[in-house]
Amino acid sequence: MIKLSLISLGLIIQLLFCLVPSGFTASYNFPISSLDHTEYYVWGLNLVVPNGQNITGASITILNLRNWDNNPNKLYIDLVNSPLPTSGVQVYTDGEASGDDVAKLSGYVGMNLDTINNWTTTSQPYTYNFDQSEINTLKNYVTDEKFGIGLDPDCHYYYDNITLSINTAHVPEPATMFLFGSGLIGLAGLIRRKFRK
Ligand SMILES: [Ca+2]
Ligand SMILES: [Ca+2]
Ligand SMILES: [Ca+2]
Repeated sequence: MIKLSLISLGLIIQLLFCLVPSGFTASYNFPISSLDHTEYYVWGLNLVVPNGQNITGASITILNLRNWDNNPNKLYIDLVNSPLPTSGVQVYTDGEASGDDVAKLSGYVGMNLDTINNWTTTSQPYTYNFDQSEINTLKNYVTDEKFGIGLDPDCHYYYDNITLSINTAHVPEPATMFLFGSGLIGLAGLIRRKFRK
């Protein structure tokens, strides 16, 4: 009897977890096919995080990244809150000037996420996972739904795809958690009483 009740309790807990809405992954593909040394880019993006959801992770992946030759090179990757294009990608020209020109834009609010150093002509995948403080900055930038990624290539880079992925998860509301908790306590009490009989 007690075994059966514990199994039912387990099933009820599983069912309750299934009923909780899960998070989602938002994926964005950079719409420009290569990164030109003479240019730099601010990629304007939009994300609506519904009530009860929270950003839990973000990553940038570049498929088959390759530099045009094996000379020393850098690719600056920034998270940007300002200035942002109204839509799509704003292309600027730095005439091959070294350094992160995105960060030199007037009214710049943002942070450097990563700087790629001396990539070769061999195609290799690139992945950058945001750390917790970068996730917190992203959450802060996304409160008005608008944010961006800055890219300044210090050489010419080719690739098959640049993707930004953002993961969210459900945040249980305190009231729901209270009801859920009291339900479990009540259920445990019922089972205990049955066991004593
Ligand atoms: Ca450049
Ligand atoms: Ca530059
Ligand atoms: Ca913003």
